[in-house]
Amino acid sequence: MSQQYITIYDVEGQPAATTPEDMARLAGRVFPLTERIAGGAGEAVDFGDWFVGWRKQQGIASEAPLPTHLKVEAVDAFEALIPWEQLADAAISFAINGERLPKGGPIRLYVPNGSSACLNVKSVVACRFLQDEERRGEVSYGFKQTFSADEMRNKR
Ligand SMILES: Nc1nc2c(c(=O)[nH]1)N[C@H]1C(S)=C(S)[C@@H](COP(=O)(O)O)O[C@H]1N2
Ligand SMILES: [Mo]
Repeated sequence: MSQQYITIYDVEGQPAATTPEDMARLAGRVFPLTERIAGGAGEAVDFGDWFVGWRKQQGIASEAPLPTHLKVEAVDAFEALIPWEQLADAAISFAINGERLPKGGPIRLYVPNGSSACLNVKSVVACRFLQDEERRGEVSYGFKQTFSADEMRNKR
């Protein structure tokens, strides 16, 4: 069984769990992934639409500063650090014909304006909003190398 919820960390590092359906509800507008990704399957929402809905739900003022990066983490320990500017038109794939993704779930992120196709992270289980001016514009992706003691226990 693949994990079916996603943990969202605000810029203070406070976690909250969400589901693909809740993300779609918060975003408000659902569209076919093919509108943004050639050959894409199923339904998606705009990352920015979801972010606006999430901030509203959190009671964060719409004029609050934007994060500098989104860090996404996948169930297989793949992770990507994406500069906010590269998230224009980014899409969250969350369903196919109204059902959970058969693979790559709970959600997959597509970053059509990203500097690398490697940023299209599958099986996203955590999203972290970062405020890191010193690393503004920095991109990275790959398999996480270091794990905390808690994470090691969870992996067994
Ligand atoms: N969870 C997860 N997402 C991932 C990867 C991965 O290993 N694990 N590989 C990335 C890399 S390096 C690339 S190039 C693309 C490949 O996407 P594709 O399989 O749809 O071609 O997925 C990205 N997303
Ligand atoms: Mo890649």
